Amino acid sequence: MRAECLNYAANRNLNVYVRSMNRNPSVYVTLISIALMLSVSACSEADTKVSERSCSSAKSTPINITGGKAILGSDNFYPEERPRREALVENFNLDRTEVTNDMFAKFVEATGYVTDAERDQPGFGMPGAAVFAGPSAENPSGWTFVENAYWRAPEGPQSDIKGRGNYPVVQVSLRDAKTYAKWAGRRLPNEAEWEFAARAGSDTTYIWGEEKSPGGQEQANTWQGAFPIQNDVKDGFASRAPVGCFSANDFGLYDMIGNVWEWTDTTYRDSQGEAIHVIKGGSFLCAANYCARYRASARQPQEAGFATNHIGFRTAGDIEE
Ligand SMILES: [Ca+2]
Ligand SMILES: [Ca+2]
Repeated sequence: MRAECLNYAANRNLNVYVRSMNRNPSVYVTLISIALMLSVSACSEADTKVSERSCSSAKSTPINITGGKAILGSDNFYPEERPRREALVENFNLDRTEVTNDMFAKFVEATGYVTDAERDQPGFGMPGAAVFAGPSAENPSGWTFVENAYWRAPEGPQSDIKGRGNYPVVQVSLRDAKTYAKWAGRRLPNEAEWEFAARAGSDTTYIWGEEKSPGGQEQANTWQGAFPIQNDVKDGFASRAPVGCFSANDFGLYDMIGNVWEWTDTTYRDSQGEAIHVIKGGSFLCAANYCARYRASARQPQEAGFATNHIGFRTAGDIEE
């Protein structure tokens, strides 16, 4: 298992070059490509394919979770997950699903909110966001800054969310996610709450057991095959999936693992510049050969103002005692 995954490496390089190269898009994209060509030679990503899998029509209404002793972290995987430890988590509630495009649209319609990706990005001088659109000869990394990519056009102006109201919203920054949550009278979960909820009382390698694909059945929307060269789509989805297409965990929560990474309100590390926060759960881009972060203890740093097309969120709330 490699200690880095591509999306992690890409984001870190994006962050580095955004800062160091004054966000000159051409230099930035070129350098990302060079950095990732060391490990990436080719890739393909088909359009999202909705499988015949039966997706839940479950609403995102929150589920009350009784707090208690949480097992956090792991000593068996990536260094940033160490050490395995215990913590107490208070009672709280958590959305059953990732926040969807329909849910986010209601918020925008009610408030007129403008997301960070719709504003000029520092150094780029234009609105936009990071998109993993699959590598090309010109851009082997597959990651690029796309002008005017935002939540209604997650892959850029040629894309849209028509017919995808029940897909997770993406291209949202931490501020966007927190502002939505506040509007909804809620908040983002912290990392301990998120991990406790994802495990749902389990203490196995994966939240559903010891095998990633028991009986050959995929349990979450990840990437099967040699990332980023081959996407076998055994789970039915080459990109994002509607929320609730895979079995809920024992707390009744959907897509805690896979589909899109989820923002938490926990700082990853102190930073003099823009805050770096923890995201959890992995995404449709996590593959066994490159990023086995489809586990509850897995975590990744993400620049708070940086929107991408594989990060979304869900909201939490306190339970009055
Ligand atoms: Ca998939
Ligand atoms: Ca998720």
